[in-house]
Amino acid sequence: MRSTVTRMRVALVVLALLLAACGQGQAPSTAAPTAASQPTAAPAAAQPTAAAPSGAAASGEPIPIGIAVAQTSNVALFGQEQVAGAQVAEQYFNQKGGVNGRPIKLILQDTGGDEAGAINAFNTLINNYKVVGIVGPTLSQQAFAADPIADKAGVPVIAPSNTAKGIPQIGDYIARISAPVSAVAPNAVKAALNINPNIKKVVVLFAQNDAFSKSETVVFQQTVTNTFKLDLLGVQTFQTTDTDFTTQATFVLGANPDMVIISGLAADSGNLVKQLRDLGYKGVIVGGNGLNTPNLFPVCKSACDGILVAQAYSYQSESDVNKAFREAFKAKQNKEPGQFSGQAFTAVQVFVEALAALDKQSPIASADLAQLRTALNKQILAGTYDTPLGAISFTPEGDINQKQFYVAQVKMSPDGTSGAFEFIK
Ligand code: 1QQ
Repeated sequence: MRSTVTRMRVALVVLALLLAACGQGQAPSTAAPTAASQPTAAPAAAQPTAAAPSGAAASGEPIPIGIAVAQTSNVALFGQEQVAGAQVAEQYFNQKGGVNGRPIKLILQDTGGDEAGAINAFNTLINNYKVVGIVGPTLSQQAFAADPIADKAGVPVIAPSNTAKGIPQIGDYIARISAPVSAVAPNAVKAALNINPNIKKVVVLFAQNDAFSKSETVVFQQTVTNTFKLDLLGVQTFQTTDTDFTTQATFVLGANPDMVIISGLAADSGNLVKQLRDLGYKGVIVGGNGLNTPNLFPVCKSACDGILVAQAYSYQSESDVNKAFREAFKAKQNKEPGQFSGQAFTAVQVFVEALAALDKQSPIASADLAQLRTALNKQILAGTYDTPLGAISFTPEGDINQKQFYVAQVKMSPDGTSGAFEFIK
């Protein structure tokens, strides 16, 4: 009884310190297991404010892992899916015993949709919450700004959805489980040509204020002209903040291509697709990774029907771990997991399995936090992982080695209220 009261007092003090440390900053979306009042504490010394989830096989002090993704702004169309996937991983791996018996605890920090938000979230996770590593941010555009901070601080980052060229090269502590545009994007063009071999004329559109979109369009344009020797009639640009695409749609209708290829984010690309169809475009639409979320469907509604998108994940994949993930996800979310959820699950899995491997070599509870982060980074790159994305490993620079990619086609109900990605490859 006495010790329970004492523990409660400690918890209250920790909470008060935590709130004070947060200052005017964003409140954490999840209660943090570690307190800002312990600047030198390794995760082993963290003060849990709550017991491990009931029924969890893991017990003891949770290991904090940061999740820095967009929970607000238009970028939350991706970030929501990432949070859902990561939370399934937290529950799943803790029920399986966590890190050799010790649970993990995800610390969520909302990055919003811009660079400043990502930088803020990274700093908070690194300095206040003492995370062992970070899954995030959502956009490559944000990663180029925030990742150097983690790299300098010696904190391992696993990028769950950054597909632009150059992400792993940001620094030694930056790895990704999101396959690059060069590996994924050409699959969609190939599939479009398989379905319709008469495609000759192409217009390409991309968001010029977004690093991923700029990177992806280069790959699409090379695929069109170099690989398949198609006619590139023109290239149109837009902004991720645009809502009116009359100029671009008018150009497309004037050029009369057989296929358009779009590199943008979900809200802008969805509106572009809708306005293209509304103005009478009848040809094939290939979308890049920004159109890879079911959250696109309420934007373009019935006009989303038929869009072809290459994917780095399929919920139909037969591995045991994917079956377990898919089941757990469906039980929680009442729908099939999309690519961004599958990738977020995978990023958390890599942290859990690398921590467990490290702990077997030398107990992580006795390591100092800086040493632990560095050893963990090394271990992440050294491991191989059986994930919902298939068997994966990393190049020495931290890029993903992944074997299997897919292509899906959007199938919408005629009234546009519901839809699904149907896998064609
Ligand atoms: C990137 C992307 C986006 C579409 C992720 C949501 O691939 O920014 O790299």
